[in-house]
Amino acid sequence: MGLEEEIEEIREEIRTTPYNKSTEAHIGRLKAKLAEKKEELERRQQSSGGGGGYAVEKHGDATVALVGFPSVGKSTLLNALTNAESETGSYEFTTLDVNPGMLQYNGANVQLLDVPGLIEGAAAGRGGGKAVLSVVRSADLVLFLLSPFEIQQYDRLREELRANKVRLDREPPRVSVTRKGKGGIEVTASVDLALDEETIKGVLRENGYVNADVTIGERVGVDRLIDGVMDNREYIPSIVAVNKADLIDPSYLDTVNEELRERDLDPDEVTFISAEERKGLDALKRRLWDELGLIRVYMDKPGRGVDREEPLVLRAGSTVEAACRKLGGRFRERLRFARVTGPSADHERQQVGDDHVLEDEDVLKIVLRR
Ligand SMILES: Nc1nc2c(ncn2[C@@H]2O[C@H](COP(=O)(O)OP(=O)(O)OP(=O)(O)O)[C@@H](O)[C@H]2O)c(=O)[nH]1
Ligand SMILES: [Mg+2]
Repeated sequence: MGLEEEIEEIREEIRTTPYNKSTEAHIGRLKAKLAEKKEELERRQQSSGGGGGYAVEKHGDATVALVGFPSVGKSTLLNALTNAESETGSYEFTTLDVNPGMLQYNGANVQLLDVPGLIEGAAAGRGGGKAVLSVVRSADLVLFLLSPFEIQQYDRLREELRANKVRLDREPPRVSVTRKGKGGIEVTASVDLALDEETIKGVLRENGYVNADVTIGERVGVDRLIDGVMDNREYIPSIVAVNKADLIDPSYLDTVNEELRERDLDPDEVTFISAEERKGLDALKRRLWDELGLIRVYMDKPGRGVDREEPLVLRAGSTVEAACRKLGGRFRERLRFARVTGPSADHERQQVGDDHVLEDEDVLKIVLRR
């Protein structure tokens, strides 16, 4: 029996087995087995060529993947937001490759990747969608672009990403597995478990563990347990923009909002834009900035004063040490102390160590050892 048939058979069994306490462990094992088989299939497909992958390098302070069906206006938006010249057309599949563009905002360089239309079966390796999805996996944020007339495409896009091991808008599961030499599988939980210990052990065994310590810190279901054990999932936040807002008739707006709510999307959290008429773009940029969680740190440079033109851009929660690392090796090695003025400081020119957590619009002076 071929791998594909095996996968289909396991799927069928999961579908037809009623879920209850007595079948839970069995279903858990099946799901774990399914996850394993799917990865094996993927490895084979990759090694048999046709993979290739996109050579889009990571540039800038952060990367946003622009995801949407053909003709929703991805290229038009990329051109409106960035310095890229992406081909646009009123026919589908204009974009056959991934187009990068750089958005300058608040002194940060945000790389935007225009990802061609995700199509039926992309995650299963057909239609070149696979390589495209691998680009999405490396992004810091997914921007879903929807047409007001096809909001339901959102479901398909999320499904495709999920099938490609992207987990949107979720923290990684609090599950950790450590292999050990003997003693079988031992489960330690800091919360009330939703699953039987046998189910958990079954999932682990199905993933090739014989002796291991498993620590669980949240009420995981089977799927999330498998995610935690497999540990090759990407956890990426996402936001939604509805393009072609210029085409929404006022009487149709309620329908759009209703379609959004049906998908647990608060219309107030969705950014309505017109890429073509360049409307709503400032709000979208602000939203991107907020979701990326970047901060600006203005460097106070010896003899040159505070540089407010080109801030050092860091992730929220970064320390003085992280700032030094981004500035270059010698800063990290020779840091004596730092002085901070601004939101994270108790007073002007506060002297801090390398573990001080910086905030947006801090002014930072690094004092080096000689
Ligand atoms: N009315 C209106 N038309 C738009 C808007 N944005 C894009 N379009 C039009 O929609 C069509 C498709 O736009 P593209 O930017 O090529 O779409 P795409 O998502 O890049 O499509 P693919 O590359 O095929 O995946 C073009 O004719 C655009 O001019 C908009 O905000 N309003
Ligand atoms: Mg395009």
